[in-house]
Amino acid sequence: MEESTLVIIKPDGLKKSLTGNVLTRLSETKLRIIGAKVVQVDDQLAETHYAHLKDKPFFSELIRYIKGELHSDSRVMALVYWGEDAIRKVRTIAGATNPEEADPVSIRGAYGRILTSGLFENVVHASSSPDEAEREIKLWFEPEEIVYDLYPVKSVQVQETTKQGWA
Ligand code: IDP
Ligand code: MG
Repeated sequence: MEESTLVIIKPDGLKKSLTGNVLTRLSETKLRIIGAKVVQVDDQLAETHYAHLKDKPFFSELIRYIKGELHSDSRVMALVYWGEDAIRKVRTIAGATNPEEADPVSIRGAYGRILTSGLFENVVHASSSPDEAEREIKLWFEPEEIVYDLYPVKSVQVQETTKQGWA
C-alpha cells in the first residue's frame, strides 16, 4: 500500500551533524520526500505531538528533548516520505525505540544513546501507523508545504493577517 510517514530528525541528530547520514540511510528505501523543513518546536507542538505519552515518567524530559533544551539547539528537521510500505520501511531503518536494543546498523542503534536520566535519545522520530502518520503530518505541515494532495483540504478564509516579507 502506498502511504506517507512523518520523520523528524531530533535535536541530537542536528547537533551531531547527522542530517546527511540520516537522509542517506533513508534514501535506501527509494521512498519520495514530499515535504521537508527545519522547525523550532514550541511547547504546544511538542506536547501535542507526544500527547499519547503524557502519563509517562519521562514525558517532561521528552518535551525538553524535542524542544532542543538538552542540546542548546532548538532545531529539528521534519520530513514527509511517501511510497509503498513507507511506515514499515522507515521504522526498520530507524530501529527500535531503545537504542541499546536497536539493530546496530539502524540509525538509532548506530547513533542513539540512553541518557543517565533514562531518556532514550534516539536521533529520529518515525510514525508507527497510518493513523498516527496522518495525525502527525497534519500537525507538522500545512497542505501547501507538501507537494502531493495527501489528505482532503478545505478553503479557509484568512482575514487581515500580517506576515513577514523580505525588507
Ligand atoms: P517511537 O519513537 O519508537 O515511536 P514512542 O513510544 O512513540 O517510541 O516514544 C516516543 C519517544 O519517547 C521515543 O522515541 C524516545 O525518545 C522516548 N521514549 C519512549 N519510551 C521510552 C522509555 O521507556 N524510556 C525513555 N524514553 C522513552
Ligand atoms: Mg511513536
